[in-house]
Amino acid sequence: MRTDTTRPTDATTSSGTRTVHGVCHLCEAICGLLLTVESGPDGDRVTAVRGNPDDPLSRGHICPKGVALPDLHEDPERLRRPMRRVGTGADARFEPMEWDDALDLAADIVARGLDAGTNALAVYLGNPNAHALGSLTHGTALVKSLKTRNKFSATSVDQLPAQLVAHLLYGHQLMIPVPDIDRTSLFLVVGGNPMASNGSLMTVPDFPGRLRELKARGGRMVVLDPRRTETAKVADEHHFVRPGTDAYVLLAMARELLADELATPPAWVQEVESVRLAVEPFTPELAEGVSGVPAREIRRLARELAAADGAVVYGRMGTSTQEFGTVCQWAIQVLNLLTGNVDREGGALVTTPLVDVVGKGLVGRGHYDLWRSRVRGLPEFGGELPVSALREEIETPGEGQVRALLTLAGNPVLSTPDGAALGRALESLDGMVSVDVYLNETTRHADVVLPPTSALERDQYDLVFHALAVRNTARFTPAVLPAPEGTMADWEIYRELANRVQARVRKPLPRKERLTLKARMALSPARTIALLLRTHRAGVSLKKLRESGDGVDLGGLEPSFPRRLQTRDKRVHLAPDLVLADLPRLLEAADRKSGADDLLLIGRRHQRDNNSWLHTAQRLTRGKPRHHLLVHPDDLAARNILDGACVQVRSRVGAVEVEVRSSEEMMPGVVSLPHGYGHATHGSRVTNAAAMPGASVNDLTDPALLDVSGNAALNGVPVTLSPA
Ligand SMILES: Nc1nc2c(c(=O)[nH]1)N[C@H]1C(S)=C(S)[C@@H](COP(=O)(O)OP(=O)(O)OC[C@H]3O[C@@H](n4cnc5c(=O)[nH]c(N)nc54)[C@H](O)[C@@H]3O)O[C@H]1N2
Ligand SMILES: Nc1nc2c(c(=O)[nH]1)N[C@H]1C(S)=C(S)[C@@H](COP(=O)(O)OP(=O)(O)OC[C@H]3O[C@@H](n4cnc5c(=O)[nH]c(N)nc54)[C@H](O)[C@@H]3O)O[C@H]1N2
Ligand code: SF4
Ligand SMILES: [Mo]
Repeated sequence: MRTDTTRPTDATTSSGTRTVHGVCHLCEAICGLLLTVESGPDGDRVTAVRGNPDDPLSRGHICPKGVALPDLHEDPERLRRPMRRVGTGADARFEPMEWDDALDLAADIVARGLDAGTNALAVYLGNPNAHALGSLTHGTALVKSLKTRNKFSATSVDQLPAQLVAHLLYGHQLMIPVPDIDRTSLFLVVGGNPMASNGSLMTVPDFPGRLRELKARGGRMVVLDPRRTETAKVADEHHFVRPGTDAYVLLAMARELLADELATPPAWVQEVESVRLAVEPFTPELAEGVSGVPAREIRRLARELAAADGAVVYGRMGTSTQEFGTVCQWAIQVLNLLTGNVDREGGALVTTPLVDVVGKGLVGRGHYDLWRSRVRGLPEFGGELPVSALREEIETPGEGQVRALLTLAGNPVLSTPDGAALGRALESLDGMVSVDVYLNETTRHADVVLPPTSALERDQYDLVFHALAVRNTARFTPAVLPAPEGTMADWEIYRELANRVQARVRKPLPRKERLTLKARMALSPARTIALLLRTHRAGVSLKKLRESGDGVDLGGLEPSFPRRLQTRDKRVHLAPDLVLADLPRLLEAADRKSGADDLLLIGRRHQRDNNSWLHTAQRLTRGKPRHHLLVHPDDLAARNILDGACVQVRSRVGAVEVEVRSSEEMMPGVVSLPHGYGHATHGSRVTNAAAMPGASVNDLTDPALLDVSGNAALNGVPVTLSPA
């Protein structure tokens, strides 16, 4: 099967070596790259990667992961042929198979799942889907055609609260104002570590450079985090905050603004009085007792936000994957709105991307609680159920029980709460199909794994991340290398699966829908983008983007409210019932939070990691080990545990053994373990990863700990420590 992916073009040849534009798909920074490609007897090879200094967004930035892209491409353990599982349990092996047979087998399993009963097929979509054009254009269409309510994704272990709040306040789940970091004068980061993550819901390549510029302008960065992170270390101020208590701090800041008439919201913001009443109980003194952030600092920060000429509060994983994620995300928007910093230069603004996924309705505005999960009655959001419910939906008998699973680019065994138990549950399925490039801890449970071509072999346009970037730019990057004969691009796999499932299933889609699906699937991702560009903003065609190579600069973020607000009345209703109804729970939790003497577990990201899947690359896993549990020296001493010792960490759901490292970076009472480790204990088939030390933090996180949105509270998990 041939791919009709674009052939690489932009060559500056000299003796078999050429420089080609590329893009890094590993994180949200979407760095533009220049790759050196050498032609040899065995075909083309990428021999060097550097940042593209002429990229209007990333300006030459690159990190060690981008440099390692060729390692991933050439990794012998990256799958190039479909694999079928033979045998079960520990004896299971995988054998390569032909594409045609593999697609038939996969379609049989999916169709049988659909036929087994209402919602008996579940789907899980992992993080890399947002980074691959073909997944967005074709993967989403496949999933939609399956019409199952048991749809899960990494969203509910990540940014679901931010999407829910955007939906409630701005009328669209992806209308998320982005910090105007290039012009702000006060940047308050709450629970994010962009020095390691390069930003999230804020596409900000070259965060270190942009921060230097911010400081050179006289601007300041303040960080609230239970760990003195890489970002905290380069901040002007850092305050420890107890995990899961940010909501008290943020609401106390809002209260301070409202109590002292410092709020200056624009006219399109309504229900300010309701917010004033709702935040009244959340005094800075209450916040101090619970969070550890001094009341006077809370008051001062609120005042500085109000006084600054362009300020923005930015909250990420730490204020999303916690017990009060939705209240936190709401409070952050409230602070930015009350200080007049939403839709203002130097504050937070929505982007004006070339392909306007929000304005043109390419992605729905979102909906909440239209249905609930079968077993626990958890609310859907935007058609997805919380992934914390996946295991019980597989294991609980009855009408609607999940009997088959399709995973697309995901590793929920390592990335979702109580992943170990989920892994065991996967063994009880009637069938499982995975589209993935590795036999990871999850896909090793599949009956068949379908691997798409590598990222260097496919065209890319960042539909999602241009829409969340700190600057309006657009870039189309053709495939760097031709796809080898006998491989399939992701979108071709999705197209084949969709068609073959429809041909097999007892109740296929209505004829009209089937034809629409077929037509949509027939267009390549590049042609889909060309069409979208034609119907969206005038002036920039795919041809122009191809010619520019580096990408085109469309300028800084611009004010556009209330015109572009997606709410029906073009107003922001600041006091949604859903959020206000969670405030009594927050108030009640205050005693529990100040009294508890358990240690609280939080996560951690490292510049050389990327969720669960870069541990295959030697270049990224060499050097100082970074899997340790970080513990404050006082907490170690109190338990008679020595630095470097192996300890048992126990939570309500499970226990892991891991080495500790004494660290003054930690807030006393808080311990930190990175996610995406624990390959060995979860049966990884990939040699380098399986040899990595470390435990899976998600053997400790608890599927019962949820935010109102249904998002997992991965941070702030109570744990105990004892010598192993
Ligand atoms: N405790 C804890 N848990 C967390 C987090 C945390 O901070 N703490 N973070 C959460 C977050 S933010 C996220 S986004 C999730 C991520 O969770 P997941 O999305 O479930 O997992 P990833 O580790 O990103 O795994 C992605 C998989 O996709 C495969 N893959 C890579 N590229 C491609 C491709 O192009 N096509 C296909 N088909 N497959 C590909 C890789 O082999 C890998 O196995 O983890 C979440 N889990
Ligand atoms: N190198 C690298 N880059 C990545 C990824 C990666 O795995 N590696 N993953 C990508 C993905 S999928 C995502 S979603 C983004 C995430 O991007 P970020 O959110 O910037 O990354 P994290 O490191 O998870 O940052 C969360 C911070 O919250 C803190 N924290 C934990 N609990 C709390 C709390 O209760 N309150 C407060 N205030 N802080 C708390 C943690 O100490 C941590 O510093 O990164 C992306 N970029
Ligand atoms: S920051 Fe690193 S991983 Fe992220 S896009 Fe840039 S090069 Fe890739
Ligand atoms: Mo994420």
